[in-house]
Amino acid sequence: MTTGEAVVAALLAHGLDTLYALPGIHNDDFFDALARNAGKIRAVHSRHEQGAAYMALGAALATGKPQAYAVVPGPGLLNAAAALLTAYGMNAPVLALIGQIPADAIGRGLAHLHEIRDQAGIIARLVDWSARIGAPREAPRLVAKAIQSMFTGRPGPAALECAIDVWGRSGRVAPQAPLPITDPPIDEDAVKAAAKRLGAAKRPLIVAGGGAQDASAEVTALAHLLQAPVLSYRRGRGVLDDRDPLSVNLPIGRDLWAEADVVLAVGTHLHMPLLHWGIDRDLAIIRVDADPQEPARFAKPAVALIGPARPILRRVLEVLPAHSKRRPSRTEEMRERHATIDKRLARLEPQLAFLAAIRAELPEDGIFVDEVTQIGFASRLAFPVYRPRAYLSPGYQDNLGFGFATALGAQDARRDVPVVSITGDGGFLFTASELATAMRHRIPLTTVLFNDGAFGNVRRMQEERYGNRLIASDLANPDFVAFAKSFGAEAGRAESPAQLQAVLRRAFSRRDGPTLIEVPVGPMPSPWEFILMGRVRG
Ligand SMILES: Cc1ncc(C[n+]2csc(CCOP(=O)(O)OP(=O)(O)O)c2C)c(N)n1
Ligand SMILES: [Mg+2]
Repeated sequence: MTTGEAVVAALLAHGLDTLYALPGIHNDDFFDALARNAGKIRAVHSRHEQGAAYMALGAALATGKPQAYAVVPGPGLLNAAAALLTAYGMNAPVLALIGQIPADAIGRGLAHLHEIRDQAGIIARLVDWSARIGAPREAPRLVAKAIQSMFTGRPGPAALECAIDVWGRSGRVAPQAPLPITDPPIDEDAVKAAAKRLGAAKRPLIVAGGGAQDASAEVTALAHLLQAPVLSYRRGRGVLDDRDPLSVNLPIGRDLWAEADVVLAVGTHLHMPLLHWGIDRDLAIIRVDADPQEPARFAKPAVALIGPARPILRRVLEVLPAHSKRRPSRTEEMRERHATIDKRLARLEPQLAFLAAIRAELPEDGIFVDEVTQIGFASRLAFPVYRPRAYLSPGYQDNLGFGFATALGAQDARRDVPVVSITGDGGFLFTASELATAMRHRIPLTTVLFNDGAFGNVRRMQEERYGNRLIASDLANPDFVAFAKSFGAEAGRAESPAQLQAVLRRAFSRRDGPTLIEVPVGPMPSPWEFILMGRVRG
């Protein structure tokens, strides 16, 4: 086998049947191996490397399974790097396959095509696990180790380099079964300590982050048992069904944080609560996290449980009844809290009306992909999510331009459900060329583009905080409908929430290619008073 064939076989052995990719001479022998296995693995080629990497990210987030992208070295690596950074921030199992200059020239500065100084060092700063494949026989084990690393400790991306002259090299290759993913043993003393604290809590609160996405049933059961509200903001949305009155958004969560005596934080940095809202001695925090370093990073918690959330919370659920009593329902209280905050949030129009139109048409299991735009910010607070992995948000990178290509990957990997990408006119043009990819690979993504002719968020801050001195925030836009149509996509305009709803119905039923809906909008009211809120403790 060649190295390329060995990597393809290893990807297949791990259940990967798609590679998001942009080819080039460094990887030609690898792509030939893909061609030879065309019936088993698909190459979905993009028009820019960031498109390929964001697509792998979206596919990973939508499925929870490992996904891979392949790019040339140097500029290919760097073009994809913002997506790799985002995958790191989102703990997404994305495998980057990156080309290299000839093996014996690495590190010598001979000006080879796409040469970059210390490529391995750059990659090692971007992911927790990386290696270079030096021979065909190394490939199966390195792929297996890469994928094992993606689910060990803090989950996240991994990377493999391979030199231009190694992909095509032949040798004996022994197959390698996937390596076991071993979770750390559950600390029974810590489980008991957590159960005691939760059982005795008068005002418990659960905070769910991205690390809780696979523990939805367990978080739901704990919330009901404890009558504890569950706060989620970006990555934890959908862990508890938003139709449950115990599911709360950021402003309600802050009120509850101020009153809480025990907080159970599941797979979250607790960034907003710890850094913005504050802590004091009357608050006991229980952290459940896959990363052993995470719990004590900001402040030592009362209890730390290390490992994937699901088995840990199952154990807590087994132990808890011995330490907890039946609690009265908080449904009435929670309904009042929702009503109070909803009244304040109501000034976020037209954002809420457009979100309601999308929610009305998007099926329960449809996937909503967020962006760094006015409708996106409002969605984090007020778009109801009913299931895990049905709301994809960029997490703490909050990188403009993540949405469209990430949504394409989600829709490519989940062709069975409609995916909707919402975007601003600013963010869309970061990866708009991937409309060609959507056409070429018949990806039926629906994109709703809210066009205000500006980097609206930046412009509003210049108006409000810098005496209306506007700079670098106005945009010269194409005719987006004509632009999308020129690729062959379906495209149209909606002028109101009611029109949007009608157009969406048609878009979601179309399953053979992309649709773009442009919504012309004006300036929108700021969401920031509901997001960046001040200290309430300590
Ligand atoms: C990679 C990256 N670059 C820049 C920013 C800063 N930024 C945040 S919002 C924004 C403007 C977004 O414009 P648009 O997509 O049109 O959305 P709007 O605010 O107009 O709704 C910018 C430039 C960012 N978040 N990420
Ligand atoms: Mg805009």
